Amino acid sequence: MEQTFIMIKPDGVQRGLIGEIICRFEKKGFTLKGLKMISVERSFAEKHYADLSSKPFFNGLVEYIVSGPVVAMIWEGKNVVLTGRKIIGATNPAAAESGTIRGDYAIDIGRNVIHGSDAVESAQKEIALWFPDGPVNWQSSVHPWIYE
Ligand code: DAT
Ligand code: MG
Repeated sequence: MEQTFIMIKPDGVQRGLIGEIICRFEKKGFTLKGLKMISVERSFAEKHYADLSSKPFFNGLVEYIVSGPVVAMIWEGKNVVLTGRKIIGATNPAAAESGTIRGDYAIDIGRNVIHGSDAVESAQKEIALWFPDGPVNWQSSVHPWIYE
């Protein structure tokens, strides 16, 4: 089953959006397979966003991610990477549809509340980086009520 890496950024934590964000993924029917609150080092944030290191906003992005604790999660389910991105909404909250997390709870691109992997391959890389011990091994007993 597909897995994605979701991270509630420091602004989402400070603004009390942890419960609301978890709720959206949980109610959709996805399964939580890893969860931790963590303050990351600069070098770790740089590694997570390594693909963006040449961008002019890279330093500000890293400063933002290390500015407070984040909530790191693994979510599992059919098409969870793509569907997770839909739940999150467009990178720039100004372009994010109402009903998405960024559309409902954010205004500026540099305070867009949440991260979600953009492809199955990046999800695998990000899960390995943030959860070196891997996901929690459990199966939801409501599985047959969500999948046919
Ligand atoms: P996403 O988080 O939607 O996957 P991304 O991977 O392209 O977007 O960029 C990572 C983060 O970097 C994004 O959530 C916010 C920030 N960012 C992206 N483009 C930006 C820009 N043009 N100006 C400022 N910050 C930007
Ligand atoms: Mg991205």
